[in-house]
Parts: sequence; C-alpha cells; structure tokens
Amino acid sequence: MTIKTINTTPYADQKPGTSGLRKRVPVFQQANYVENFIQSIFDSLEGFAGQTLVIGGDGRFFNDVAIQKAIRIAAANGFGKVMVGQGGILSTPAASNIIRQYKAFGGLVLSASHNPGGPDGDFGIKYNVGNGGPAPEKITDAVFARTKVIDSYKSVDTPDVDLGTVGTQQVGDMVVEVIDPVKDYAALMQTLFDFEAIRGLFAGGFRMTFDAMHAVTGPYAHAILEGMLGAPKGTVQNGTPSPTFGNGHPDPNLVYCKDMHDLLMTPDGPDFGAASDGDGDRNLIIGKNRFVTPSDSLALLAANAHLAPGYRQGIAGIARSMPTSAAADRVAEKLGIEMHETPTGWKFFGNLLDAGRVTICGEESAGTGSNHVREKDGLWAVLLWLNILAVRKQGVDAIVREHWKTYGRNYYTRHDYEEVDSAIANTLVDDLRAQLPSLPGKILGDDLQVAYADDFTYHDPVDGSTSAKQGVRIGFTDGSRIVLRLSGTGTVGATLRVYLERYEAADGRHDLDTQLALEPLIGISEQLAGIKARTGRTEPSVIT
Ligand code: VG1
Ligand code: CO
Repeated sequence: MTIKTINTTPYADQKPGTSGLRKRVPVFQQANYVENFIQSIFDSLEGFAGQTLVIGGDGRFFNDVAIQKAIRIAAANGFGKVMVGQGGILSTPAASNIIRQYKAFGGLVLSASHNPGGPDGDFGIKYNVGNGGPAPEKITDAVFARTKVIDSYKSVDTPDVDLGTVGTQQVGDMVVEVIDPVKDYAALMQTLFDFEAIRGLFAGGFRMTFDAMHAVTGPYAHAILEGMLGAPKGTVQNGTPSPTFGNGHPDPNLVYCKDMHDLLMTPDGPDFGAASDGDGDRNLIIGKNRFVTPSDSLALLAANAHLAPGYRQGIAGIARSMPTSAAADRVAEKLGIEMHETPTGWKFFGNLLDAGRVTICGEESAGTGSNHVREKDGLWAVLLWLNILAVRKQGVDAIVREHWKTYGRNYYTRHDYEEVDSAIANTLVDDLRAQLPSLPGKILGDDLQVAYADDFTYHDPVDGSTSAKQGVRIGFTDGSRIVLRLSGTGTVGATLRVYLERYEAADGRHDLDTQLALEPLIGISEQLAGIKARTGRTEPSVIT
C-alpha cells in the first residue's frame, strides 16, 4: 500500500472552540479542509504508531464523507487500528467509553452537537485523548498552531470502507473494526444503575416520553429504555438518526422541546419527559408539572446519586462550569465533599475526574455526567433520574420541592442573543470588562450590592495550568450573580450568553416565576452591558 503525501495550503480559521472545530458544512467541503485539520491533529500528537483510534459521529450530513477521509489519513499516519461505529454512528459518551474500554490512543468525534445539520447546517470534528475526554487546551492550541502552517497531509488510495457491517477489514497495514455502537455503552449503564428497579417502575405503569430529536441517541434509547428496561414501544420518539435531524434543531431546550414541555404540563400527560441532543451528551429533564433546570438537575443528581448502585459508596466531589448555578455547591457543602468551579466546556473536568477528586460534573447547558466516561452523557442522566424515581417512589416535582426545602432554591435562567455581529459583541464584552474594577461596593438596581466583579480565571488544581478570560462574573452580596460570555460553539457571528441567578433560602419563596424572580438582575445586566441598545435586539433569541 503506497502512502501518498499530498501538498496543501493552510486555512486560517481552524481554531477549535469550546468543543472542537465547528463550521458550516460548505466550509468543511472546501478542498483539503478536513484533511488539513485531521493531519494537524496527528501532527500534534506523539507515540500513536500501531495504536488504536476510535472514530464515530452523530450521523449528521457529511459524517460519512469525513469518516472515510479520517480512516485513510489514520492509515497513512501509522495507526494500527481504527474502531468505528456501525454506520459511522457513535454518541459522544459512547465514543468516550470505547476509547477507555479498549485503551485506544484517542478518538475523533464527528459532531456539531446541538447545532442543526444538513447541507447548509453545521459539522464538527473534535479530538479526544486516551482518557476518553476532549483534548485539553495544550493540545487544541498546538493543533491550531499547526493548521496555520501545514503544507502537506498523508493519505492512502483505497476504496471506501464498508461501515454497514460489524466486523474487521484491512486498509493498508491498518485494521478497521466496525463495532456495534450501542452494546458496550448499554453494558456500562447496566453496571451503574438498578435496571431491575427501573424495570419495575415501567411495569407499574410509569409513563415516560423520550425525544431523541432524530439524532444519535435513538438507537441507544430504543435498546436501553424499550429493550432492556421494558418501557412501552413508542416511549422513544424520533428515534431514527437522520442526516438533517428531520430538518430540526437537535437542542434539547424549552424552545425546541416545547411540545414535550406542554404535554408534561397537562393533567393526563406522562410522568416523565426527557430529550437529548445531536451527539447524545446533553439531557433535558421534565417531570409532570415540573421542568428541572440543568443546574438543579446537577444538584439533585449529586444529592441522590448514592441511590444508584454505581455510586452507592458516595461521591468524591462535584464540579460545575462557572456559569452553572451554585445549587450543587450547597449539596457538596452538606456532604462535606470537594466542589470545583471550572470554565465552560467538558475538557476542564478531565483532570479532576482522572485524579479522583470529583465524581459528578455538570453544566447549565444541559450537560451532566460522571467518572464513568470523560464526556457529559445524556442517557446516563436520564437513567440516573429513573433510578432515583424508582427508589424514592416519588414524582419529579415532589423530589425537586423537597430539595429546595433542604438547600434553598437557585432561580436560574440563561438569555442567549444569537448571530450578533462579532465586532459589536466583542466591543460589548470589552466595555463591560473595563467597568469591572469600579463595580465592587456599588448598589445596582434597587438594592443589590456588588460583592465582586471579575473575568473568571481558572487555575487547574491538578496540572497547575491557567485559563484566563473565561467570562465576566458580577456577584452580589445576597448570592445573586450575573455572568456574561461569548459562545465558543457558534458558527455564524457571535452568540452572547447572559446567565442570571438568585438564591432563595430554604424557608423562602420557591414558587415564583423564574423570569419575574430574576427581573431585577435582567435589568442590571442591561444597564451594565447595553445589550439591547448595542445589538438592536429587543429580546433574547433563546431563553433557557
Ligand atoms: C456550549 C455550552 C457548554 C458546552 C458546549 C459543548 O458552549 O455552553 O456548556 O460544554 O456548548 O456542548 P458555548 O461555548 O457555546 O457556550 V455540546 O453538547 O455542543 O458538545
Ligand atoms: Co452535545
């Protein structure tokens, strides 16, 4: 088999964001765009000769094309084996598990997650390291530096690999093993949760609806919920992955899952609703008459994890991304365990999980997970919820209310302004940063006093690395908080995210409307940042 070295010219825009490189599909379709990026990843790594690379994606448009390119480049660069999901499918948490279980060198996850797919939608490529988690910044920085100067890539001349059948094939000197995308993941879930108890729950008439959003969790949810756990057929909706996600937007939030939300608010609706995103790492949880915010869900899962067999010994610690509400902090405090605040993006949890300092992690963006893999995991969260419901024999609403009565409630919302002009968004953030030193001590709104105002810098306690400029935080003396940052996953213009939080004590009022409860903070954020005046928007594009 001859290895070809093909000349190429660099692209200037291949900087990985919060979770890999994400661009519109036509950008990825440019000559050598995929090749340059994948070769730059391999050029930034050492010691993979003869080792295994895992490849899988969420099945979106262009997945099949990119996988064939990735396999050829991997063969030409000297990997010994590629493990790829049948049909090119692996959810992000399943890919993480395969990397860990088979001690692979690393993996390529082909996904733009919750972004829409299709010829005009988004595509993405992310590299995960040997612990199964997203590459740390040290590697993504090296990859970006390499993309700016790359002048050739390696490939082999072979026909496309047949991804339709499980089994092994040969590409040059490299073995390609097509694997069942669901089997190992389902087996892992079985070690963590009390499947017997959950089967009992369904057998007792518990009614659930799960929306796979035409994305990657369909096959997993069919196999686990309807197959292994005995949920009635039809529990899983939109369960066949489609390259365009059924022309939908596979983001499990109250905008794109509004119908499910409304169903759960009706008296004869199901007991429990859940959804996951394009690549299967996010989760939305809605109980009968109770939407659970992702920040609350993290706190609740941490407080109740010991009810599931995999966490019976208790949890070592909790980590949350900085914009995530402090609800989990109160649980950690009560349990007397470590609590960590990290920048946005799952890659920052890896070191803490590897060091055994935390067991459960979460983000306000509907991501929760544990040390079972090194990615957030949508179905894992759903199964842990089901395990808790089965053991506690209470509904979601009752459990949430009890939690608030014990720990207090962190009212929480996020306002997104999408596709804002980048220059305007950057100036807005710069101007806000400039105000920060003058804010502490000031009274804003009617009566809120600023306790601190800074741009978050993270010091990784495990490897000592520092990540600066991770988002503006303005904290108030009553525990309220405003956070503002620019998204690192958008593909057009800038997305401005404003995160608002207010704490209400255990004996306080837990039944306020969230947007009303946070109105004073919404006003202050507007006063400080001038979002409406600068962007011309009258309201956020998405409220979660
Ligand atoms: C967003 C979320 C972040 C999440 C990231 C990847 O990033 O805020 O919490 O980790 O998406 O999730 P950003 O930079 O746009 O705010 V996923 O499911 O898109 O891989
Ligand atoms: Co995702």
